[in-house]
Amino acid sequence: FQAALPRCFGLAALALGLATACQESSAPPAAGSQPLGLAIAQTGNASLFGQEQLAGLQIAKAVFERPATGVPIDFRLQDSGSDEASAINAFQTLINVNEVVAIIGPTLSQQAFGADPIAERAGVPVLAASNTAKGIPELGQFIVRLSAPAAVVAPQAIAAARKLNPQAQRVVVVYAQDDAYSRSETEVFQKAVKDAGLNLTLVQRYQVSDSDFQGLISQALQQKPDIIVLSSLAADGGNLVRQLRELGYGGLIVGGNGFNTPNVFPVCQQRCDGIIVAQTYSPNFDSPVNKDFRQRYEAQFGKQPSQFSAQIFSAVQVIAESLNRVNQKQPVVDLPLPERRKALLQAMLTGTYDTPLGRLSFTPGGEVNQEQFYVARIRMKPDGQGDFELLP
Ligand code: 1QQ
Repeated sequence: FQAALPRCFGLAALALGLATACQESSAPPAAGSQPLGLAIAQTGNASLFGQEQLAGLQIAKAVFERPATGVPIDFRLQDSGSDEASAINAFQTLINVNEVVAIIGPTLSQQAFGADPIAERAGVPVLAASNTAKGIPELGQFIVRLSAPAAVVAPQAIAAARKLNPQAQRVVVVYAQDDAYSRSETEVFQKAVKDAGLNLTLVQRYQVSDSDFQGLISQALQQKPDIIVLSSLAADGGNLVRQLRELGYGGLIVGGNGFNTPNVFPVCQQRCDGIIVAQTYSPNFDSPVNKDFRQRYEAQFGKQPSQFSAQIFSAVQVIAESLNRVNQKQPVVDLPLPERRKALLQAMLTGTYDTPLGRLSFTPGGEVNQEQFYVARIRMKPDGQGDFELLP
């Protein structure tokens, strides 16, 4: 019965050229494999991040589905859509139908605040791979995050902007008021701006679904800003950048975590050029684990992995290695599911992991300890291709 469950990777995966996903998944799971839930946005605006996550997942599947040693993983993917209701549905299916040992996801913090309490009540560990808002690990004992919070990442982009323009003084900050990540990150940016002695002249709000920013931008430009800071998701953020440049803004643009996907490039095209964005991953990170990940990714997709792909891969790695450590003490299959989930959680929280993101560990409260961050500048080429160029 298990093998008959649909485990294809869906339309988003097929659009990415991941045609092999369904063939691979139609094989029955390896003996003793543990069902791992993935709640990833395949539909709606967050699928701009979800596509990158699916790509990272493909590489994780190749490594962890049938490992030479250790516990095999049976990947259970659910579309968590782009809103809270869809994420809650995905979690309920993963918990009640697929009886997963843990869930990686959902894509957005906004969704995590709705869905994570469901897993917490069911005693199912959640590993957040892309939730950066304040308060995610605090949602419960079973909630752990691998995505470094805005509080430690975002200020680095302000520091980089000041280096690029030491004369800069006047800053306008913009954020999506109906998105939890944007609200949380803008607090961090605003504090970083003030701490740097810059002049925060205006704070502006909009809705994620907005696409016409002319009014907002004309008010912003009246402030004669040297730096504009955007806490946005990918589509709204890309549109904001495009319209800022079209309306004549020539100063620096700092983007938040929502700009960490190449899927922004088609939205603002040439006008994406120059956006400054702090990152938790660099494809150039020099370690055997990252080299292997990057090579596999490049062989499959013909481009460098992005942060969201690396975070999903690393999240699967954390679960796989934790399951292995549980399994060394006692075969996981002998543990009843509630105990298996608890043992997995304990193992996750007490391990250290050599991932493509670098060395990771977690606090007892489930917050990630990550050592290294980066700041990149988006560079657009005349042919419309773009790149994240690391700043020194
Ligand atoms: C969050 C984010 C988004 C930009 C992830 C895709 O950081 O929702 O927390």
